[in-house]
Amino acid sequence: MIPHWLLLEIGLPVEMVKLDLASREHKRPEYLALNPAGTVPTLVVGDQVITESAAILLWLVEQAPGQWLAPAMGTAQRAQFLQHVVHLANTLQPAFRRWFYPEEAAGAAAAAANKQHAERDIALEWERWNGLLAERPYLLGTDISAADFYLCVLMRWSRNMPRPATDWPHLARFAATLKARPSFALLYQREELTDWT
Ligand SMILES: N[C@@H](CCC(=O)N[C@@H](CS)C(=O)NCC(=O)O)C(=O)O
Repeated sequence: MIPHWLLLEIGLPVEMVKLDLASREHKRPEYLALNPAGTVPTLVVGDQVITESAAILLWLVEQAPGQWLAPAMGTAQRAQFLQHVVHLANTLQPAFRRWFYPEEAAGAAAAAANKQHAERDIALEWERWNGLLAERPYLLGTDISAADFYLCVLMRWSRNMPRPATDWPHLARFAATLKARPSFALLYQREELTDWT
């Protein structure tokens, strides 16, 4: 969803290929040849294959006309932007991996405890991001960036958790702002989604 939403924001044409995870289409040899981790998403541009959501995000911001999805290279704001994207990719998103696949790292016997730890870690993350957004409309201040879209998609992943991200008031306001963008309605239409509107 992260690359898809950014592609819609940028207005780049893209052919979407749906994979049925339930029937393990993402573990078939044709897909593993593109993405050996057997995870989604994968972006194919000509003969170039890009995997990892955060890497795709960072590549896409370079494609946005006027590069409005990220601050200019070399600026202090750019450093903040990179910090947010890397934190989302290496701390919040992996905590979700532990929540959704608790047996993966810990083994079946430790899955319940691992899930509990993941839930606690995700809640601590919401504290962190909620605190940041208490002082500004977007992560970098008054200008939206690709990091905001990334955070919003990860917030959505918590929608069925005991404490969803929207329990935190500044995060709830932030999500409402992002969801009001026309690109969100288009994204939902294209992905045939109806929940978390
Ligand atoms: N670090 C990867 C993680 C991707 C990831 O965990 N994707 C999930 C999204 S549902 C997935 O493909 N799960 C299916 C599986 O791992 O079998 C990224 O950011 O692209």
